[in-house]
Amino acid sequence: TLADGREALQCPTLVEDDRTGMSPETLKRAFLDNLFYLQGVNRTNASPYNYYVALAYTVRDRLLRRFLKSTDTYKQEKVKLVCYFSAEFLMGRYLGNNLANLGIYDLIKEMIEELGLDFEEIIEQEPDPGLGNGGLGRLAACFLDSLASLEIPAIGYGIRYEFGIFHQMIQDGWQVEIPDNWLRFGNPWELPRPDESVEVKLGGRTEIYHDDKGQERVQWLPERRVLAIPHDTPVPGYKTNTVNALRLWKAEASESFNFEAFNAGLYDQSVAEKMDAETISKVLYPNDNTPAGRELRLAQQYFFVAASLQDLIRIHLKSHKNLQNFHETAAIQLNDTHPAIAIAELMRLLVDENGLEWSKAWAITQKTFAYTNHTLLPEALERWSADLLGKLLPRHLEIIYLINHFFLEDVRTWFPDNEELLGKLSIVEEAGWGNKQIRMANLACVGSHSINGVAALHTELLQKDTLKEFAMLWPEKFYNKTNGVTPRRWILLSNPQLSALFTEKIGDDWLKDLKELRKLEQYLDDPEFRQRWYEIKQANKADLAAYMLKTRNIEVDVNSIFDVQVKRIHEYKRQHLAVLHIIALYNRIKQNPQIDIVPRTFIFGGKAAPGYFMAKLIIKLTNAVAEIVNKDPDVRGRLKVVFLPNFNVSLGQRIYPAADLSEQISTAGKEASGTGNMKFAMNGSLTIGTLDGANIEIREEAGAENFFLFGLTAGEVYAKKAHGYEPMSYYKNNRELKGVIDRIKSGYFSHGDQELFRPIVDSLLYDDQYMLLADYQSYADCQEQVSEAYRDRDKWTRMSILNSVRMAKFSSDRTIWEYCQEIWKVNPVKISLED
Ligand code: 4GP
Repeated sequence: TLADGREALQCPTLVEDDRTGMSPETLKRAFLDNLFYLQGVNRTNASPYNYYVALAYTVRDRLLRRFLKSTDTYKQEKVKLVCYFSAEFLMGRYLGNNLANLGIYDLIKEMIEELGLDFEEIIEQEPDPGLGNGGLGRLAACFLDSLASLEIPAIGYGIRYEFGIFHQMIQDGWQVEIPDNWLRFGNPWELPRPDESVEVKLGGRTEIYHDDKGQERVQWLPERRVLAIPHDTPVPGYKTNTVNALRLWKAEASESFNFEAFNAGLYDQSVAEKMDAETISKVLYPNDNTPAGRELRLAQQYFFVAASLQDLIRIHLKSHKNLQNFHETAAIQLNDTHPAIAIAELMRLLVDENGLEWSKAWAITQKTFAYTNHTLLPEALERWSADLLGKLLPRHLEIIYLINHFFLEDVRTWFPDNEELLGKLSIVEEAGWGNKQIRMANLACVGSHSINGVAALHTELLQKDTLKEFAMLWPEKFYNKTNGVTPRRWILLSNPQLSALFTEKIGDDWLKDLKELRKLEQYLDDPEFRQRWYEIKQANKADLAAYMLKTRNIEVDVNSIFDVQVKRIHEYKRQHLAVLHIIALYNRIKQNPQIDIVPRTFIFGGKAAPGYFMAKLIIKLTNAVAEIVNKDPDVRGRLKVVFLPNFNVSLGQRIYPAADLSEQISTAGKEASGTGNMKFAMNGSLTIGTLDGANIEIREEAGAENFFLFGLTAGEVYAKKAHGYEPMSYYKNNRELKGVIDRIKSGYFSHGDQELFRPIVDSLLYDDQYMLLADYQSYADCQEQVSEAYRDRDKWTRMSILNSVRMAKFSSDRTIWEYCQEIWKVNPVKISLED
């Protein structure tokens, strides 16, 4: 008798069926097989994790045929592949998503429950693969989902970090970082492909030589080589046969250890090279919009693009004689400048290794690459010192100088005698003392045929400001591609009750075409529909409340406004503006404990870059305020502040559906787009926000009357700075604001310590780069409108419905379709499962 009690011989079905069959019986058998034969456990001793692994393999088996069929079709039909080059992919857990996209979520859930197991608990076993920091990494993941769902041949290329973004704990109110060892127990989703490994060279020097025809050429004599081993994760589209690959590279030493050194008894030395090589894919840099100029980071960037380009060239040469039309095989999208060194690498491959003429190679390169910018913050624009780049990539530095030389020569013919313009456009920045810096954004602009921003305002500001010289030179290269998010993960998976309501009323086409949701506007005046809408929100709030009680031991009122800000912690995002408002409400209560205020639960989540002192202090301040406010008897539970540790994709899935109010309060002109704002609105939250990033477009779609707008515009921010902004005058002239800041200053939230939060207070009073004080009153007034609106449940529910059903524009399917048509010039390819 086998583990599940069945007789081995009474199981006549084919293996094939066990691996692919979708009947409840087959699925159950496959699941139990994967428990027993893959893991050597049975029903009596299996852990929830064992069940997760068994289920993951059961699901993966059901993806493989589609996966291989997709790859084969792309090869046979010589399609153009969309190649998304990204140092980050924040994919979120795979199991639930893959079940949903295969259309077997309910079926499997039932099967698991029939076995007497807890489906939720099994889903929760999967580590959330945190191979990214924030928006840019999550965008890449939404894009992969949309590409596969739209049946576009595509591949995501990145790094298989052994340690992803740190796990955040909160101790004594402070952020503490714990390494994220997500691969400790293996990873059932990935398929290592060691046979497709490639070598990546590093360091050394270059040399001139003469080829057979006597032509002078350059070759790179590297100092060391590391192996790049691809690990493929299947990425299924929603109810299509398309399954694309996410191909992540792991670094290993060419030889596992130095046998000579080992024999000589030099044990450390014998493995040193291995350790060195493996360091490259060891850990994700935990920076988001903050500079990280480390040599290892450059090595990581080069490592994955060099491996990916070799891979693409191999694919291309299978069906083409040479590389003359490489751009017809690959449309490479550079997700910010992290992969921009690919431009120099492709030139090197074409010119040095394949003998193409420079100008021919350059034309191919420009036709291949397109660049997306994700930030306007000047401090986040990547630059590498020429010394460092030359040490690690000597040939690439020469190539960059050459690219720059030819580029500036062209510019000079169009704009003679304009040295200032030349200085701005140059890829190489003369930083004084002979110290040169390589500007990666300039390299990306010069080497690409398309440059895009991620929301209308962002693209406009790129053209007017950050990249204005390039916009003047090549206006036709600029595009706007407003971001989007996948409704599969962010509605279907995150909010099953709301999804069920949608499908009950209008069928399930909305999952493929979010415009369908507009049909729900006809129910706006239907009290029963509104009641159900309200109940679903309350149920989601109750779930989150239970989670907060369990994890933070804080009890909250589900009838209070769930007022939420979750995103990376950064001064420009202004979490501390929300904290100032909380303190203002608290002060009002202290002055008049009988005051009639609408109860609120303020929920925060997000990680601070470990080296970003102010961001970490903002976390501490938030928790310090929580500690006082939550237990002050005068407050009587009307205000609660909760900082939820370790915000990640999975926690996001819990939080967005439970929010009433979405805080999108960045200083206008600073948030490139934002994508959390879209997830909140789709799930029926109302937004309080500035005219920044995609907020502007969200407001246009939802209707201005369904959006809480406050604050300076980007133009006003700019003008105010230009005229000499004095935050102190706001402090002096606004009694409530002064009371708030004085409360912090006095040490009230820091056990009398007046030094702890001084850096925040001083930065607000004497500098206030992000203009919190200028926007404070407008924000506080707007929050009053929010409270008033919430008192009228019917009105609020109507606004909530309208926000949700009018978000079609922010489906990443729309975004991806635009990239396909305008930038990549690719079309869907149907995958047939017939042999
Ligand atoms: C982020 C931007 O800050 C955010 O506004 C945008 O929505 C997102 O990219 C996707 O485009 N930037 C980053 C980063 O994550 O690391 O620069």
